[in-house]
Amino acid sequence: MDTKTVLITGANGEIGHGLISHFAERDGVRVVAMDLNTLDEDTRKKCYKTYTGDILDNRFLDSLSTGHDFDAIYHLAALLSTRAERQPTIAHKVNVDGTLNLLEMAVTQSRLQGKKVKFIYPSSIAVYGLPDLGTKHRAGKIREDEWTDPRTMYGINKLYSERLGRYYANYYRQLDAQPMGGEIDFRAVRFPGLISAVTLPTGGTSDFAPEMLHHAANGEPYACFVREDTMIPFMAMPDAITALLVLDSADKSKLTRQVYNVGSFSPTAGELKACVRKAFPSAVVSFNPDLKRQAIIDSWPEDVDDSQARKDWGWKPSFNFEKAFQDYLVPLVSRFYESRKQ
Ligand code: AKB
Repeated sequence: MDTKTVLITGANGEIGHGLISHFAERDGVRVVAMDLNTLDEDTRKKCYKTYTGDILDNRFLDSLSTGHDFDAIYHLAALLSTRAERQPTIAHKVNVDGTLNLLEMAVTQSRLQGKKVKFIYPSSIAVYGLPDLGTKHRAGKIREDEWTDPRTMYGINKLYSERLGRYYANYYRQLDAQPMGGEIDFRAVRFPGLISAVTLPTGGTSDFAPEMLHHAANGEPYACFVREDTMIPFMAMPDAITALLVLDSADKSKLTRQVYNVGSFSPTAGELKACVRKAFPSAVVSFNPDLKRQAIIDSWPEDVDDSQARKDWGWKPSFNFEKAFQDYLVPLVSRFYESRKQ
C-alpha cells in the first residue's frame, strides 16, 4: 500500500485533534503536524513528525516543504470569529496571509513532485451574512452562492480564502508564457458550528453550544450569550472529520464545485438547553445575551442547503440532533470529565 504524507496546520485545534486521532488508527497515512503551540505528548505520539511554528514564517514553511513531499495539506490554522473581531489585523494576517503562504507551498510541492497536491480547507457558515432576522427566517436553508455578504472579519477572511484557493487551482499566473494552471486540487467545506465531546473551541461565536454542554458535564452553571430562540446549524465533530476525509477522497470528475455546504442539525439555543438538561438534570443554564455577539449569530443562516455535497460526493451526516447527544456527545463528555476527576 502507498503511504501518503499529509500536512496538518493548526493541529492543536479541535478539528486537528480529531483528524490526527482518525489517521493514527489507519495504515497508509503519515501525519506531519504543525501548530504555533507545542503539541501535547498524546497527540505527538500519533504523528510521524510534529513542528512548532508559525504559518506566517516563510523560512519555517520553506524548510518544512524541503523536508517532506506532501500528498495533501489540511490547512486548519485560523483565528475564529469572536477572536478575529477583537484582533482584526492579526486575524487578517493569520487567516488570509497564512492561507496564501500555504497555497504557495502547495504549488511549489506540486511542481517539485510533478503531481497535483490536494488542499483541503475548512471554511465556515460565517461567509454568509443575512441582513436581519426576518430575512434569516425567510431564507431558511441557504445555498452556497446566496447571501455571501459576511459582516465579520473572520467571515470575510474565509470567503476570500475560498476564492484564493479557486484562483490557485484554476487561474494561477494565467498571464505567464506557459501558464501552469491546475497544479493544486483545492477542495473546501463550509462548516456549521462544531461540537466536540473532548475539546472546547476558543474564540468562536458558535461556542455557546459546546460551552453549554461542557459546563453542564463539569457541573458548572452556564450563562448562554445568545437568546433562547437563536438558531444556527451545528455538527458533531466526528461528522466534520468525515466530511473532510470523504471530500478529500472524492472522485474529482464528480465534483461540480470547489466549495460545498455541509449540514447536519439546526436546534435553537433553547432546544440545546432542553437536551443538555435531559442528560444532566442538575445543569443550571441561563440566557444572558451579549447583543454584539448575538448580532453576528443573527447574521448567520438558520440552516444550509447541502444537496450539492450529497449529490456530488455522497455527503451524509451520521448524527442528527438526538443521535449526536445520545450516542456521542453525552457518553463521551461524561467520561471525559469523570476521568479528569480521578
Ligand atoms: C466560529 O464561531 O467562529 C466558528 C465558525 C462558525 O466557523 N465556530
